[in-house]
Amino acid sequence: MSIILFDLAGADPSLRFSPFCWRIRFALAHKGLPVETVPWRFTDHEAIAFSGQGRVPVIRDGEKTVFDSWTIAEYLEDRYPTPAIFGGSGGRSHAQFINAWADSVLLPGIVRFIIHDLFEIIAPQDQAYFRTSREQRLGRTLEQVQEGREDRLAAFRDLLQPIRLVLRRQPFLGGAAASYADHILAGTLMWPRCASRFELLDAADPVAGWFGQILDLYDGLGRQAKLP
Ligand SMILES: N[C@@H](CCC(=O)N[C@@H](CS)C(=O)NCC(=O)O)C(=O)O
Repeated sequence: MSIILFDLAGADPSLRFSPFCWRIRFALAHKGLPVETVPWRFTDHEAIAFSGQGRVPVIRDGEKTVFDSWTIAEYLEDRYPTPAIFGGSGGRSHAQFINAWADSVLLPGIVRFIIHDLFEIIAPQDQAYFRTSREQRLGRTLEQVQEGREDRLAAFRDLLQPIRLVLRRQPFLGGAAASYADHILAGTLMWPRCASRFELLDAADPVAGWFGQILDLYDGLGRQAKLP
């Protein structure tokens, strides 16, 4: 039986861009677990009310409901240990740092490049909620937040330097093969890839090379994702 994943979708239901949902798509693919995704919109409160909260990803695995990408990753690793996504308890602990870094540094960094593009691809029924909630959070209009992005690109790319340093020594954050640390980072980068045409990464950057390899993994799961 497939695991059901409630997955954020745009106006076009095949446009899937949630960084948190992508982390889980990659983790499920790594484990070879079949998944059925259900397109979900920000204002579809009813659809995930059974989980007792209002955010995706949410998975249903038989009778079991799990939400929050990190919690889902841990659930999958404990329930379906092989092949591992963490590579033991040390790998799990280190992946937690990557998760925290992606959530507290990368996502807030990326949002300033794509927030208005995101607004343009989400479902019309989500747009008023999205604009109000994000403008409240960011203290400016979506247009103002995204404005001048070309001038901020070099500073954002500098943030990725720790990844470059690791990739000099090994092909993946997980070492010789991809692990959940790679899924976190690649999932995070699927967000700008699937929501915007703005080129956040320089094609010559080793991070772009690594991302290209992740896009090709799991029968090209990431590569085949619909682009805006
Ligand atoms: N910490 C959560 C964050 C989940 C999250 O914020 N998901 C977004 C979609 S990318 C969401 O559902 N937002 C609902 C909203 O803003 O109302 C995780 O890792 O899964």
